[in-house]
Amino acid sequence: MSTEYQAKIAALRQRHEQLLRKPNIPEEFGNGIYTRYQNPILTAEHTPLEWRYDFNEQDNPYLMQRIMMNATLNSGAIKWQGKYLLVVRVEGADRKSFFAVAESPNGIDNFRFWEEPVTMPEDVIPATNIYDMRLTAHQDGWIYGLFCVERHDDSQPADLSAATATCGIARTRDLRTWYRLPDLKSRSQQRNVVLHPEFVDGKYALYTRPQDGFIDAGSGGGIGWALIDDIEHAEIRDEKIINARHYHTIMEVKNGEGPHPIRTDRGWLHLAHGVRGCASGLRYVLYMYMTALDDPTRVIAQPGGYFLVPQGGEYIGDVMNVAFANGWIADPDGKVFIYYASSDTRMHVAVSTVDRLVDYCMNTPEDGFTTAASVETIKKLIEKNRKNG
Ligand code: BGC
Ligand code: BMA
Repeated sequence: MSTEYQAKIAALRQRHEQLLRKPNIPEEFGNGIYTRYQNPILTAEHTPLEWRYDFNEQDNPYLMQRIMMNATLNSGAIKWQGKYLLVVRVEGADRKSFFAVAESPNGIDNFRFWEEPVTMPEDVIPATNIYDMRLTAHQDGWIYGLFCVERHDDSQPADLSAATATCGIARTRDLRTWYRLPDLKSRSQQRNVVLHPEFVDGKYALYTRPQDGFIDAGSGGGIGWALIDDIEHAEIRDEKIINARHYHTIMEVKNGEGPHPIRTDRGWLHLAHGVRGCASGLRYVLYMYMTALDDPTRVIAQPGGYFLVPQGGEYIGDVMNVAFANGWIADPDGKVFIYYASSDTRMHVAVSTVDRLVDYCMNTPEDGFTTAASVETIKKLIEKNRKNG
């Protein structure tokens, strides 16, 4: 190898290493609910150089990227052997997304991808694309990954954009070797399906999101719930909507469960996304709600409006105006790391605590669904502050 080529590689590696080691800095002024961090935690540039470059001078004299990476987004999350692990949706320049594990010692920076992307077995009906994994360390001892499986809708051969969304299911003991189970059987298409971490009435429980078509949630109604007899042949028989959509809210068009809920003394803490339409397309934001410990389908708190939206540069990306989360980690000390993607392009972290999130859910006014109700809610707060002097 020529010394010039060697020097080019060394410079490339040094710059990459600098990016990977860059310390993340909390933002000074937040909303009291969570603290955002200044830098994205993962971008396409964080992917290993070996995935992108051929380092053989004869074969790649210009030191070109042979395979380009486009984005790192919608990541599942889990604390594993003391490390903060993300199962990242990495998307290549070819629009195919795949899963890859990245780990960090502290949850806020120094995320590093494992050597190779996940090889997801395709021994079921092969998919065209897979994405948005929700990780659940289930009571049964397995770690499950539920994700969206996209295939062309062959019933519409003339339409190259016609697709179907199905829930794929895989499980692992070490996040390296994955065993694929049959896809979830459901009458409708499904995206954003999440496995509840505990058995309920002795059964596996799923958060679902029935939808009329590939994009359209339509009559689907909202986030659903279904009990499953056999996870190795999962089938939705009965499904009920537990978190419904409403006219003129942040979730008018669609909503979907984020990661699986966190158990707290006061109930299950849920993170979800809501979607509304506007002139520039769909706006994806995050919201929260809580359900009862003795009945995870009974909503006990529903703060009005959104919890987190894109901010500043987060608005810009492949799919503008999108905040999406399918991973969070609750530490034993109560700290909560919320992993969200902005505009289908990069990953970020926001940090909060279980206490703060419960306070947020319990004490944020509910949506009154009209302007008049919102004004009354604001006036009540003003009045309270007057009394406080
Ligand atoms: C994209 C997803 C998106 C879905 C619905 C898929 O082709 O990969 O990111 O959520 O379409 O718009
Ligand atoms: C969806 C999601 C995400 C994505 C979002 C915006 O339907 O499932 O994959 O972040 O669209 O493109």
